Amino acid sequence: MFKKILIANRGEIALRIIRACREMGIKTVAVHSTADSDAMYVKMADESVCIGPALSSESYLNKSAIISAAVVTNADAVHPGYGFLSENAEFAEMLEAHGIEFIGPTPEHIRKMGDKVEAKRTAIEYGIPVVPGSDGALDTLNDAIKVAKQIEYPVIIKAASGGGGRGMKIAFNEEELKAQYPIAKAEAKSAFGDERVYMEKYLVNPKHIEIQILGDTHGNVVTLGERDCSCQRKNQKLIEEAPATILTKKESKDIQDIVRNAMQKMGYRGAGTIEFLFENGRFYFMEMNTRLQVEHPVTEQVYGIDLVREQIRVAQGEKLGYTQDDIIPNGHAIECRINAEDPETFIPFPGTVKYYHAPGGLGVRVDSGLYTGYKIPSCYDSMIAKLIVFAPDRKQAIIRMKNALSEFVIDGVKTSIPLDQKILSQEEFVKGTYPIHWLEDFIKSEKLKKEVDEVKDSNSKDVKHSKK
Ligand code: MV4
Repeated sequence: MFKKILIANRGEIALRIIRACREMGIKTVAVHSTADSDAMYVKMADESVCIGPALSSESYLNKSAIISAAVVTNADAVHPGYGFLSENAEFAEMLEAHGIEFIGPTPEHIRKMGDKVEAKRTAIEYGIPVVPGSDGALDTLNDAIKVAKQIEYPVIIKAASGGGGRGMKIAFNEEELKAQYPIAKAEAKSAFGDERVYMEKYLVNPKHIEIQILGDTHGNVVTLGERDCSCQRKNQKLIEEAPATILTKKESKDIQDIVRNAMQKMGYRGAGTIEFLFENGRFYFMEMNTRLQVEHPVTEQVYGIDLVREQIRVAQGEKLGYTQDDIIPNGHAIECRINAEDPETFIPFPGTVKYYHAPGGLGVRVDSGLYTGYKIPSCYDSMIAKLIVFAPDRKQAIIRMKNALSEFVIDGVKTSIPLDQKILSQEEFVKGTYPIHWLEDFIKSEKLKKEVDEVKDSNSKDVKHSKK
């Protein structure tokens, strides 16, 4: 059993992991950069080690500094959180070599899923439905043209080492493909040092639905339903919910059965998420994330299961605390990500929090390291809080979220709260059928409206002036 866990992360997720450890009677070590000395998670941990300067590459991505910190503090295990080193197979191997447990899947599984061509091949091998496309990487432009003719336009070219939406090119006809193919390859090479690209049929108007899984080292795998993460902008999710109300009970059960079988055959250990595009009643595998995700709380609320606790349990060789029959969804949960950024331009807005007041009440959860006087550093992700609400149904969850957002006070910096509030009042959002491009379209239409209003405004002023 672990006595002490080092958390190789920062911010709200470090705090989240510390809270789970405390409940389990496990001591915690926080690591931090010089920019995070005053962070809440550093104060909350039992011990802390400064691992380097503000720049992530020299601190939170510095494998040897983190492993040294684990060795000197005598930690049994490292929890990587999300981002940073959470999907770094080499880091997991280095820890293993030092006799320190990595709280996550095996390095082999991380590597397999990190290569998107290999991940797709694995999905096919284990019976997970995929988007029609090239058989592995494309060899030449002619190869690309041939595949596109087969699967029909529009097509999308993706980088084998990409993921999360980076390095994708869309072509609606052969002419566009001829232009995009070399660009896609060049960009893949410069961004990832790997020029391999593959092709899929481009789905024009899908939803993003993902399945949460948990596996242990005894061959047990459970699925914890799905999340709808279609409310996103530039591949940054903004609002996530569980369950996905557009799915029928059967659609939800069938895809979970497929995923559970696949992961069982694979012998997957730890928490993982299989991302799908969902269009016209069909699921298409996109990629697998071999880590805990930002939006994991909505699943926790609906299933009443602590995912971090389960991650820790399976990492220390215990059996999952639940069988599939114990995993019963209840009600509806919504998460709003709150970023320190201008809600209209999306430009990051770091600064000092002059006054902080978090919402509360029945079914309200705030995962955040903010406090009055805290100085938000400019060198990291702009997400500063996650507001999660839980209610008996989606309609009540939306009301609860609106109330909670209006109670939330974060003075001194601009935040995405006003945008979150606007979204929750949109008919499209309330219906729940919004596809992945909806938010971007909505933001564009709001901008247009604003411009029109400004023109009207200046016109009416002109009228007043002319009267004088
Ligand atoms: C696609 C797609 C349409 N068709 N693949 C973006 C993130 C990366 N994981 C894969 N992505 C997409 N793959 C096919 N065949 C559209 C996207 C996509 C997207 C997917 C989910 C959430 C937001 C998105 C935003 C833009 C594009």
